[in-house]
Amino acid sequence: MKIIFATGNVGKLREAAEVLGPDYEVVSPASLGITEDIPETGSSLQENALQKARYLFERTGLPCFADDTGLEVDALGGAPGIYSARYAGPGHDSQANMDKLLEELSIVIPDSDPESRRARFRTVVALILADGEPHFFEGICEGSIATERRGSGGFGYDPVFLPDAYPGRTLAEVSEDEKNAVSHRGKAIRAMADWLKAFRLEP
Ligand code: ITT
Repeated sequence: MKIIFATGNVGKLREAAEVLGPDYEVVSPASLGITEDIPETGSSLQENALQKARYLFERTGLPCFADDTGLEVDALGGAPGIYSARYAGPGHDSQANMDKLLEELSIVIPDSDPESRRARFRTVVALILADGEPHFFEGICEGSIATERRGSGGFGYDPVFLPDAYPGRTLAEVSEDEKNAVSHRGKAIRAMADWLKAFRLEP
């Protein structure tokens, strides 16, 4: 069955295709000629994921899912959260976002105690099948924020995120398989895949 994943990120597409297995053909909006930016104006991860999935469902009528992810840092009151992609302002890249995060954290927490630097990635996936009803799945990856960047793998905030699952390494220092096994998005997409297997005979 063809299923659209609302992303232009090839790494995310590959990961979802692996998790969902051969019964599903995971395709990008671009491969169906949908190349405009899909609006993401909600005030929660759930609203944003649903907005993206709905947008595609209304245009294609095909089964589709969308994810939204935020990095929540306890000492910053849960920031950057839904603003993770544009924490340093519109048009800024991951390096600027990480600079801002380390700077903000150094103001409120002068020491390097991981307990005071607790954080988590949270992903919400919204899935819409033929009946148009939304279903939600969540995945969380717990960890802490490092005091400086380390590693060259992954993307986004990976160089400053120390997952509890791999003590002493940032997410940019583990392999892609190791990351997928414990990542917020991996967990959310596996939860969706398990639900599809358990509750849908015909996807
Ligand atoms: P697409 O809509 O093209 O999929 P996005 O950048 O808007 O990409 P997300 O909602 O997945 O996507 O993520 C929001 C931001 O959170 C993203 O720009 C990164 O800075 C960060 N982020 C998400 N997943 C991450 C991960 O696995 N590792 C590190 N940072 C991540």
